[in-house]
Amino acid sequence: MDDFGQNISLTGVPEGYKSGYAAIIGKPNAGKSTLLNQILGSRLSIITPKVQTTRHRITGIHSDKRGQIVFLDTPGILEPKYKLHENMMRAVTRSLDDADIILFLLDPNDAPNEDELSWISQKIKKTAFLIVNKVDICSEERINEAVNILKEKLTFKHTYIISALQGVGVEKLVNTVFEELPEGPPFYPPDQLSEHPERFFASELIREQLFLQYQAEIPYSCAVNIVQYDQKPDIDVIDAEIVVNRKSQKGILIGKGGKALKNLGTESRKSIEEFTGRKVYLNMHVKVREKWRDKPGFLKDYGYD
Ligand SMILES: Nc1nc2c(ncn2[C@@H]2O[C@H](COP(=O)(O)OP(=O)(O)OP(=O)(O)O)[C@@H](O)[C@H]2O)c(=O)[nH]1
Ligand SMILES: [Mg+2]
Repeated sequence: MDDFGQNISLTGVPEGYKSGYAAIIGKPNAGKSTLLNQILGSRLSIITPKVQTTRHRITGIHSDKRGQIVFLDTPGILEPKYKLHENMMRAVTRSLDDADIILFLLDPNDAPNEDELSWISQKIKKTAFLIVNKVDICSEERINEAVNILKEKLTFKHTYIISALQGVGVEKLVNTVFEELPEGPPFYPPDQLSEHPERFFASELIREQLFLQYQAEIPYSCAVNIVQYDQKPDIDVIDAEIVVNRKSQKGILIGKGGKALKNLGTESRKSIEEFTGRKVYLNMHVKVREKWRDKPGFLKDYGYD
């Protein structure tokens, strides 16, 4: 990585220092979170092969001697089916409002349809780059086809072809984002990587395991609520509630003889320990909150307001 935060403080900003926000948007599964993590060299945003993994706007801060880019990873653009979806789309809109630059990520195997294109074209009102992702698995023909669909409806200042997974073309993209940003002081201390507290990452890493270990509607029906996060000198003690949408889902989550929940707990603990670099004791229980995805009070309680 570059000179991370060298000699730069919030007060003494060198001449020519740049700063701004870059929103990463696109359809579910396009690779937005993979791109954020690749840029930052960290597992800030959870990634799974399933669509609709990201539900929040995730902030990832890249600082080097040129300046500071605050990347905003966002939920995939979709037609809302319940209130949680509406709130997810609000996170996209808010990120677009706050952004100096929009990075529209395209998976050439899943180009937007007419409705999605018209939604996107109404929302993109500022400098936008088209980022064609997954070049490692897409043919040139498919890439050209998808790019043409996009360019018929939208105007992009630059087009990049990348593999977020393999890191191909990512450095060049970051260089151009810097070129486009205005001069200004950093928004965050240059050694800061994100703005979310540790309990947020813990809940996200548990949610990642829910997506990886359960099938069908289960991951989409769950929220993770960190009831307690107690940092003791030698261990982090975490008490997590897995909230399900219907009573019948509780049994599926727990599994025969509690085996499934035990496995979820073990893998989540390992993943949180890897992220924090500290030992973790994770206590987990399942709670039923009928139709929580449509109830503003629960959405607020679980951080989706
Ligand atoms: N082959 C390949 N796979 C990729 C690439 N980028 C992302 N993926 C895979 O695509 C899947 C989705 O990646 P995510 O980063 O979670 O996608 P996302 O856009 O954040 O998805 P949502 O949060 O659901 O909107 C994962 O299985 C990634 O490993 C890439 O450049 N090449
Ligand atoms: Mg994501």
